[in-house]
Amino acid sequence: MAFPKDFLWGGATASYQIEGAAQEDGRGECVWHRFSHTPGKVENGDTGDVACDHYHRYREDVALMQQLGLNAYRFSISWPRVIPQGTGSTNPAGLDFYDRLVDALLKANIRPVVTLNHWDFPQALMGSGGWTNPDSVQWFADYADVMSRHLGDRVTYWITHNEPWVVAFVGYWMGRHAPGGNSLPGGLKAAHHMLLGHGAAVPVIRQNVRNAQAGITLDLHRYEPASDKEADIQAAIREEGVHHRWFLDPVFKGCYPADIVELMGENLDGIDLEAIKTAAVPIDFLGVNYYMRFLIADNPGFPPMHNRLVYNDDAEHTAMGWEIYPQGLILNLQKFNENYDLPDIYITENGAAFDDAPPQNDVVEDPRRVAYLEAHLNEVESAIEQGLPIKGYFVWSLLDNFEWSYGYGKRFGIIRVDYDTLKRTVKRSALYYKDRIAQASSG
Ligand code: IFM
Repeated sequence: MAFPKDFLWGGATASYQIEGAAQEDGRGECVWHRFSHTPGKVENGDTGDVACDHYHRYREDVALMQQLGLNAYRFSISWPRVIPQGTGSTNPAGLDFYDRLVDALLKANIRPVVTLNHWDFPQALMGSGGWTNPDSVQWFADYADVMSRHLGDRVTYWITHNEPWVVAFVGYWMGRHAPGGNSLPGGLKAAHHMLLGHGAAVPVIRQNVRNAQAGITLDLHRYEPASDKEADIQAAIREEGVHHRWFLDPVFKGCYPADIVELMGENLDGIDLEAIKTAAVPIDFLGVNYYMRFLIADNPGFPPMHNRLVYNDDAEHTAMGWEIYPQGLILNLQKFNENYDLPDIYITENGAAFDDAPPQNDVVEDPRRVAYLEAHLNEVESAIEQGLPIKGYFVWSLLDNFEWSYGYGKRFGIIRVDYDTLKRTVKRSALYYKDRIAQASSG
C-alpha cells in the first residue's frame, strides 16, 4: 500500500463558492459579488449570495466530512469577510466564523488547511487597481498577518494563493472572471504582485505559526502539442510556459522564464522583473491542482501567444468539456521533479463536473465521477510508489457549488446540494472515496 499512514485525505472548497451570507455580519463586498451581480457575466444570473449556505450550515458539513472519514479539509478565507475594506479594521464577526469552523474541524479530528486567496478579493481595493497596484503585495502580507495570528494556534497548513494564473489572466486579461479586466499588461502585473505577495506572506506566516507548513497552489494541467508539427510543438511550449513556468520559476528559482519574457515583450513594461527574486522564499509544499489535458496548436492570429486549443474528439470529456487524462498528473510531476527542487506535494484539487441524475433512495449515482476519482487516485498511488513526495489529496469538491462564471450549472461535488432546499445528499463518489480512504488507512 503506497499511501503513508499520515497521508492527508481531504475535500476542498472556497469561500465565495460555498459560504453565502454575502452581506451578513459586516462582510465587505468582494470582486465576485460585484462581477456576478453585473448582468451577463455569470450564466443564468447566478451569484454567490446564498451558495451552499455553508456560513450557517458548516456544522452539518463538518459532520458529513467526518462520516466520510476525511482527515483534512481545505477551505479559503473570505478576505473582505475578515477585513471588509481589504486593509485596516477587522470584522470580529467574520473572524469568529472562521474560529468556529476551525474549532469544529479540530473537534472532528479534521486538519484545517487554509487558503488565503481563493479569488474573492476585496472590492474596496479595486479603486486602487486591485492586484495591478504594487501596494497589493503589502495589503496581502498584512491580511496574512491578521489571519495567521488569529488562527495560527490551531492551523498549521497555509496556502497563500489558489491558481494565480486564473486570477491574473482570466480575471485581468480575458475578463471572463472577476474583476473583468481586458488588458494583458494588467494580467502580467497582477500575476507579478500575487507572486511577490506570496513571497512577502510566507515569512509572516512562519513568524506567527509554530511548525507552519506554508505553500502555494498552482493550476498545473497537462499541455501537449496537437500534432507532431514543429509549429504546434512550439505552441505547446509557449502555453505550458505561461501556465507552469511563469509561476514555478519565480517560486523555486526567483526568476521569470526567458522565452516567455521575450514572448510578452512590451506587455511587461513597467514591471521590475528583477524584483521577482523575492518570490523564491522557502516553502514546505507545492499545492497542485490537476484536472485535464489541453492539446495546443499554432495560431498566428492570436498574439502574443500565437496558439489555440484543439478539441480531442477521441477522448472522454467532463461536463466542462475538459479532456480526462489521468496519466498527465504523473507526467507533470515527473517533469517538475526534474526541473525544480520540489518540496512535499499536495494534490490540492482534483475532480470533475458531470450532469448528475437526481438522487434516488438518498444517494446520487455518479459512475463517471467514481471512475474519474479512481483513475486519478491510482495515478497518485503510482507516483508515490515512484518516490514522488505526495503527502495528501483533496477532492474538488466536497460540495456542489458556485462554479464561477458557469454559476450553479456545473456540479463538481461528491455531495449534492439541492439549491432550492439546500439539502445535502451524498453521491456514490463520496462513498467510493470513503472506502478508498478506509482501505488505505487500514493497510
Ligand atoms: O471551482 C474551481 C476552483 O475554484 C479552482 N480550481 C478549479 C475548480 C473547477 O473549475
